[in-house]
Amino acid sequence: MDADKDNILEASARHPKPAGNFQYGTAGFRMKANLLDSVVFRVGLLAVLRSKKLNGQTIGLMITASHNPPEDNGVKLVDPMGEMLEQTWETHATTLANAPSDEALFAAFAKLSSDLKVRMDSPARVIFARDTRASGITLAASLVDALDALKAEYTDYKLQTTPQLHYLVRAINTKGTPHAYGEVSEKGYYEKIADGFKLAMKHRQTKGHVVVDCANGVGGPKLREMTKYLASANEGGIDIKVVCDDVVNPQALNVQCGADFVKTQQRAPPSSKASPLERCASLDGDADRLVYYFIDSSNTFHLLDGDRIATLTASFFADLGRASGLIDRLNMGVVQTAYANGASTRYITENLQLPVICTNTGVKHLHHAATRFDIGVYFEANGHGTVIFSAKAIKEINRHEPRSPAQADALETMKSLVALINQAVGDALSDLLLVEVILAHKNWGVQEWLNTYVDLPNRLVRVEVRDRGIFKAVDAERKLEAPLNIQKEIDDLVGKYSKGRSFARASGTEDAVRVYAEAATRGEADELAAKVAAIVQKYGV
Ligand code: G16
Repeated sequence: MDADKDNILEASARHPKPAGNFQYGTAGFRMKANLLDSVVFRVGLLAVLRSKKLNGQTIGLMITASHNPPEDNGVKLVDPMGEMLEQTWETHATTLANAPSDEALFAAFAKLSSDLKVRMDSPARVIFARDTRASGITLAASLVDALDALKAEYTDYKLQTTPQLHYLVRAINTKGTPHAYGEVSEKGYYEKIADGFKLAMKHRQTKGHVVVDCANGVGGPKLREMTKYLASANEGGIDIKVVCDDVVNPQALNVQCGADFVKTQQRAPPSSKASPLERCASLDGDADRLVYYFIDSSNTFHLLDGDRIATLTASFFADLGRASGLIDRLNMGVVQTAYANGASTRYITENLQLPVICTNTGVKHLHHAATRFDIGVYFEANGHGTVIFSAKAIKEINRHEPRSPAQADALETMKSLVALINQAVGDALSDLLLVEVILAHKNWGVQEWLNTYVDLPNRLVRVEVRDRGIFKAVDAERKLEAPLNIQKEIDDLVGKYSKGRSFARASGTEDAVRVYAEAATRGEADELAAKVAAIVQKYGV
């Protein structure tokens, strides 16, 4: 520890902590990039501790602020199976990030390693990557300083989507085991997904092309790369038209395009040249979210968001379960958050007859809840999600003997989807191909997909307040327990609207409170959202 002490103190002096209090939030630390130098350095120290604690398993570290504006950045840790950092360790990250001096940082580090019984002579392995933000390179250097100080082994995977980094972590830690996830390389990632896609598309064809807006982020070059592994539509593949892929100008990231813009604004990016019924999709800045949209023949915009992807996927797996004969052996369910449109929840429970679990915002919560099912479909309305399969599901799918050609066909599709779907985390590129496979199997276009149910009109509003920390949510974030009396005011208001539902919660990635409202008509949903936002504003001054 003495050598570590000297090294940490010396290196930490190069990364002084600015004023302010930092918190490991919904998706790690996220803030203005110029405040992040010490935070990234300290998260690097924690990554080393985490890897040592897990006997040298590889820990991932992603430098990204995903959907946030270009001047922001962030950092989050990825656990060995490609899942988000175990929650108890988020507190440790916050503790290190807030240590007021280099000495206090070392003291906190030493206390953690002793409290957590970390063997400091264990090896430490870390891999990291970043999105296209201008600040990413400098922040990666701060991280390397921490890894060098503790003599950790590391690999810099440079520019990757967040899900690619998750894939790589899982592939490294499962290499050579019966659960090997795939080849440890970016190429391995594309090959795994593309092989799954090709198998799933045997005897099927996509209808026309899909236009993909890449939010001017890392998803652009990576999606182009992935298309090299896929044949074109007339050869049984897919035609993907990549747009909004300007990564030369970092200031363009997420601006007037991307999944967050389309979802929150409920309109196409202004640059879109979509013609009626053309299939369009948008990724976010680090390509872990996906939404679809289209305009109809009367030029009306229609959003097919994460709820729509969840319902489409759940209905497809239910079909495959029935067709393969596995339905009674595997339990299936869907996980959503409070942001899920009420109509989607009703469709899943009433039409698909599947259970729904509602969790707090943040894929870490949804992912965890989805493990309760053999086939767990989880999606946030904003487009972040995936499908996970239990060990039992994989075993059943692999060993089931089909009794007819139809059963064999359904089983083969299930197997191919297990390969195609990135089970480590929600992945916009993998989800895009998943949606395309399902639409091709159902022989649907976007209109048929939309016709499955009617969304309740809804509105999402962002309210800036002095201190968002005073807004404390409970009941899967559907209610506020603080400030006192605010929930009663919201409830009284909601009661006045037909099919009204609304809630407010502090964002974990932006300095704001989010307000969601839905009601029977567009006018009422807008009005309810505005009035709840006014209540939040009143309590937030
Ligand atoms: C992150 C999380 C998502 C979450 C979103 C918004 O997404 O990974 O689970 O829905 O932030 O969270 P909040 O409402 O707390 O700001 P991303 O795509 O920005 O990484």
